[in-house]
Amino acid sequence: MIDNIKAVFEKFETGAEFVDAEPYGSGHINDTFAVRCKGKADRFSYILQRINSNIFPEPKKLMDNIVRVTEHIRKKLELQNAEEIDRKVLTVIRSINSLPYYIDEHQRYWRMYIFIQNARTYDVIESLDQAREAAKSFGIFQGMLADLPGAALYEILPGFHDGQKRFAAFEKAVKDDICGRLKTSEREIGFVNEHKWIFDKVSELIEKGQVPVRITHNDTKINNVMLDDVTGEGVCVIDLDTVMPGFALYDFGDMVRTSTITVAEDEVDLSKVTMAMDRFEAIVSGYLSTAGKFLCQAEIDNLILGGKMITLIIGVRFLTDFLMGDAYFKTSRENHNLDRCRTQLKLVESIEQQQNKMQALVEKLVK
Ligand code: ADP
Ligand code: GN1
Ligand code: MG
Repeated sequence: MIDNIKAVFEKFETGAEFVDAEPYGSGHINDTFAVRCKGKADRFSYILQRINSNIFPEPKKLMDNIVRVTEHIRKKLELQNAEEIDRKVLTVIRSINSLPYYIDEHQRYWRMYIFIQNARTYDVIESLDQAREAAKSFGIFQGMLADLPGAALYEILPGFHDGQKRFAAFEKAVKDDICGRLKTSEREIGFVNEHKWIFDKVSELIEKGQVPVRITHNDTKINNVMLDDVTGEGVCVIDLDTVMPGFALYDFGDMVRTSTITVAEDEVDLSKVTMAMDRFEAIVSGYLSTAGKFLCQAEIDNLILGGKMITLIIGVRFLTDFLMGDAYFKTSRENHNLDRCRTQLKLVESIEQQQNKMQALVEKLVK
């Protein structure tokens, strides 16, 4: 695929000359390339991505959402007289047909962004400050989108964080067992069945209208926020594919999932997978410092439930994908999705064990 990257790059309006490109990042969904251009060959200038159309069947709607979201944030930053706006919000590069994407001869969708300089993402968080900064950035992001004008954003992946729907898909995968993998995951299947009540509890909150629908990011894992190389501050929230109506609990939940462990999402030594209280404190205080002004009491009361629920749902999705033959998430080793699932389930267990202390901490920080 790398062979035709130059040709694809040239379908975008940049005024720059292509030098080379390489696969980039560790996202599980899209194919991402970083592009170098003439005159600036010592660094990357653009991020070029092939949108995964197996997962996103409506890329035009997806890009429509992203354009609306990024333009709205850009306007706000301009009104604030912010500096370095191209580092603080993704800049969508138009194609030579003035579209925010390019469709190649195989009907594959491509998009391009300015490469954000002097900042990077982390797959595993390295310090408390990083956790706090990431959480602050996601809170600011939600706040900026609270007054997005016009119609609701497209629900690009309907039921993305719907526990009931994910549980039903999991049950079907167990029943069908198309790869004969049931026997290697019996314990995990048992754990999920015993914890389905977590999904029920969140469904109840939503059905009773206790938590408001907001525009949320829905994929707030730590490598979807760029942190400044020098100051360590949050620079830009990226990976906007799943920005759509959702609940604040989901965004906070994925911060708990990815920023309170000190190892990778696919760590195989489960003794290393624990919820670190100091990191939890950093994300709660970071998130409340920016989102605290708009969150309602029920959202604050259920932050920990959000953490448990998102960690469980992603564990369930990894397990379902494992049972179905690794069709959704990119994998790079045998049993990769099972390993990822085990890490998530271990983290759910660790949250359960420390829940009272976590709750006391939230209450202390809210005061
Ligand atoms: P995926 O949906 O597959 O996770 P992402 O949009 O998150 O794809 O991109 C993958 C990685 O590429 C990110 O984790 C980040 O490191 C890098 N990346 C994405 N967009 C940019 C950008 N505009 N500037 C610099 N790096 C970026
Ligand atoms: C995927 O795109 P990426 O790698 O940031 C996934 C998330 C999962 C995450 C698990 C569209 O996120 O929902 O939580 O992997 N994105 C999609 O690491 O399914
Ligand atoms: Mg990503």
